[in-house]
Amino acid sequence: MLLIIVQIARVRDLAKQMRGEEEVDARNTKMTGYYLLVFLVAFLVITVASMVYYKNYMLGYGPNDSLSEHGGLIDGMMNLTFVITFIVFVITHILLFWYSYKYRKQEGKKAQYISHNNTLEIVWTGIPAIVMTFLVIGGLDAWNTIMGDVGADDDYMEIEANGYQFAWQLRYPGDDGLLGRTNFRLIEGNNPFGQDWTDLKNADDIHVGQIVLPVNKKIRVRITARDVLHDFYLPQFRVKMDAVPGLPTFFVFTPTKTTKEWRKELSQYEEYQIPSITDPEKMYWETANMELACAELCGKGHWSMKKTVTILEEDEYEEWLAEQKSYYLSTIRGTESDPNGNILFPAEITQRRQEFIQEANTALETPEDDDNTLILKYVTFETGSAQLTELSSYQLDDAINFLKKNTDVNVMLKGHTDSTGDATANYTLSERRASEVRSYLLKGGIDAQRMTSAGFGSTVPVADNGTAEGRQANRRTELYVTRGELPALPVMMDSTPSK
Ligand SMILES: [Cu+2]
Repeated sequence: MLLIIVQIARVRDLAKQMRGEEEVDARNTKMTGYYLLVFLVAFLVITVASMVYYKNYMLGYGPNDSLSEHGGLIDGMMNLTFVITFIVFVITHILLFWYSYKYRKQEGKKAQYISHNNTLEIVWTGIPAIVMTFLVIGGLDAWNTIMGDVGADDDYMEIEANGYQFAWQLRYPGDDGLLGRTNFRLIEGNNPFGQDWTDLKNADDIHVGQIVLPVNKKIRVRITARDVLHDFYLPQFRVKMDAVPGLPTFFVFTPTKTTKEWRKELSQYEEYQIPSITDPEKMYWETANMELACAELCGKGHWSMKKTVTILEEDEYEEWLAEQKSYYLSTIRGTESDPNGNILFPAEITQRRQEFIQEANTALETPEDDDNTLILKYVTFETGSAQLTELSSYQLDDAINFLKKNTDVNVMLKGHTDSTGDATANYTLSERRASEVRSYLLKGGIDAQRMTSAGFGSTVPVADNGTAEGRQANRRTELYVTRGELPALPVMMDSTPSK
């Protein structure tokens, strides 16, 4: 290119010398004017053509139509701005290039000198000012609608997205519909949100791997960050909000299409009728997913902060939700991090009751006499004594209800200890414990004739006494159930373990 330009310049110099400078200059100026007109036409045609050609890659058009209620508002604002700026763009370009041609240097014409023109000043300041005012007022109005919080009477669902280097941690409220309290000081390996487990609203909260939401439901996302600035971005839903450490933000939106409906729409577009990268057997539109991304350049792993968003019909969503497990109950409950060892949750009470009834019925139905025993897993005693722990009453009450319902059932309570300590003392302790349980049932209204109790000390272990878990399993109270006669009470046991 450089060589060509140098050559053209040399040819011009030669031409000037041959024809005379002024004539060549006039020709060149005229040609340049024509070239500018050609450029104008080509430029505008290419601009419009590329707009039409790349339409489907722009937000708000074709496959990139908004999938949320407020998204149309943003796209509408964007379009209005595009239309106005495009009109100005076309007019100014036509004037720019047409005047360059029309007022090119010509023989006998002289430029006019204008120092100032008030009318022109007013026109080209006033018109943009008026247009801008309307755009800004419209924009403010849209902003207030989009960025507003939920109303007091709104039916909505709240979830939390917590950004950290480099992923999103997601939390759902569980059955109570409320997210539990958090405190950043409580954040540790098994508590990524810093949930305060003494706040029972946390007990049913769910941690999920990907966002799944019901269609047409108002969603409020509580947006938080653990380390640096991140940005909660759902491009398909026109949701975008910074996640700031120490400054919780939020975004409220309503998804309007399910993933299924969306994929069906995508199938109409050529861009999506190519083989899928994730599954070569399928087309792109069949595997396309809405996504959550981080829109703040937050560090070198920024690219990996991606999650999929799936929108389901209400009933499908309920089905999905039912499969999710409370993080607290599945991970924290009963561990050292659990401060609620002294209480039982309603769900646990129900679950234990169902479990007990099932085990008791199974034990009753077993034809072999030996299998008529079930372990009262949740009946425990204070260390070294026959004092029942407070939480034992739940299972004992279940046993009372079961015996009241099945009046033909007789029971024998069997106490067992681990092998630690003196064998005779263990035997006595096991007997006292079994008897204590029998007294509880007696107080609960069960006929004394239907119950016997016996202690076995450490003679019938069910696990290895060498480990702490084994010893814990061996310290137990068993319930022998039968519709027939109760077996004879064992005679005083030998203190040495035997088969
Ligand atoms: Cu990030």
